[in-house]
Amino acid sequence: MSTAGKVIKCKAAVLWELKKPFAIEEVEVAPPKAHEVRIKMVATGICRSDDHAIDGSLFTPLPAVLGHEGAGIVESVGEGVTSVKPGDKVIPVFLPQCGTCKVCKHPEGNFCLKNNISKPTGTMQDGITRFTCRGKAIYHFLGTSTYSQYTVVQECAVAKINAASPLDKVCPIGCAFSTGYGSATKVAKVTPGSTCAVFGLGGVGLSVVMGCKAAGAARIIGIDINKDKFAKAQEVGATECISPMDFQKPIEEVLKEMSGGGVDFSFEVIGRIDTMMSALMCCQDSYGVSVIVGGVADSEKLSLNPMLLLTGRTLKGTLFGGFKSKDSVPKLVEDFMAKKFPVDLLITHVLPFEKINEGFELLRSGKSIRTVLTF
Ligand code: CND
Ligand code: ZN
Ligand code: ZN
Repeated sequence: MSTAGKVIKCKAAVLWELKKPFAIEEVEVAPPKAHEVRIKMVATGICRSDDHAIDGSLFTPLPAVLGHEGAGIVESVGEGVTSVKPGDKVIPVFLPQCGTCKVCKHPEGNFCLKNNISKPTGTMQDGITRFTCRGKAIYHFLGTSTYSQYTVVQECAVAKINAASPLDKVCPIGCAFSTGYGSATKVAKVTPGSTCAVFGLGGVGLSVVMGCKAAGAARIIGIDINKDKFAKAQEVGATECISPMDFQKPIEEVLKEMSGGGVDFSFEVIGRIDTMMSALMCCQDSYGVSVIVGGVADSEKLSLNPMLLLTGRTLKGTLFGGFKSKDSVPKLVEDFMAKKFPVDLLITHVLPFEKINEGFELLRSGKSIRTVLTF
């Protein structure tokens, strides 16, 4: 029997309060309104940004259904939806691409004005949520809310992907992979033969490494305080890995020495002010490019001596690797299927959705790269 047009009762992981575990609840998911899509989730990754929402460093209204790295199948569509239909395999994207706003029209812009990041309302465009639980409205997160058996997203925040794609393997393209890979290839524009330094070897950092490798970097130096991350980093392309704990001097000095004065490209993929400074300082004056990928709390500020930039370094930042989401995600899935890069190597653990709290413990303890939850 078709569920289109009806409220669906299903399970979702609800975060009721900051710093608390998720509760698996029965929620009601309203049908999609005009220009919206309801998706049956098949798999979703756990990203550090979800954990930032739990600890409060990434503000989002609560109670909420978190999750922004999922893949699923369209269950039904609202009026006026033309780009997807029921049965299509899709990846919901936390940066929409409406195609008509000023940013979407700019060839380089990807922070579409229909995003729910600048002012996180936790609602759909009409100011209302599509989730309720025990009579209470439950907020959306980043416009995706993938920690639910069903979710509703804007049509401009859903990318249709190859019908043959394995959803449990491609879900990191919804965040970690695209964010990291694009940071290297599209934002930094890593050049062949260059030297790169990647601070943080989690799911996003390893994807930066893959991007540096694809761009032809000669040296890719991975930096992490957890040496357990080194083997996988080397597997995906890091040529050397170092831990700041092994040195007396600041890590930027170590990197400058290793690279004969400074690296060509550096990436901060942790989410800390001190490592953002180290990443900037370790890059070569005159032409080094440093890209901030990690997120910090709103209250934290970067304070720097302008001489670092006056002497010719470039400091950039990016969401979703600078990719225009709806256009790029289907292509990245095709490239994965053509074995151009090993997205699946990011996945170290697979758990049933109900074990979501265990998945977050694996992330916090440093034991996992990506845990994928399956529905
Ligand atoms: P994850 O926690 O898996 O990786 C971070 C890595 O950094 C871990 O391997 C840590 O051991 C390592 N680390 C922690 N502290 C230090 C330190 N002081 N020095 C060196 N290494 C350290 O996180 P992730 O890969 O899922 O995400 C990384 C960051 O990227 C995080 O801040 C997340 O919020 C952010 C992000 C950004 C975007 C975007 O669009 N810009 C999208 N998703 C996530
Ligand atoms: Zn737009
Ligand atoms: Zn993410």
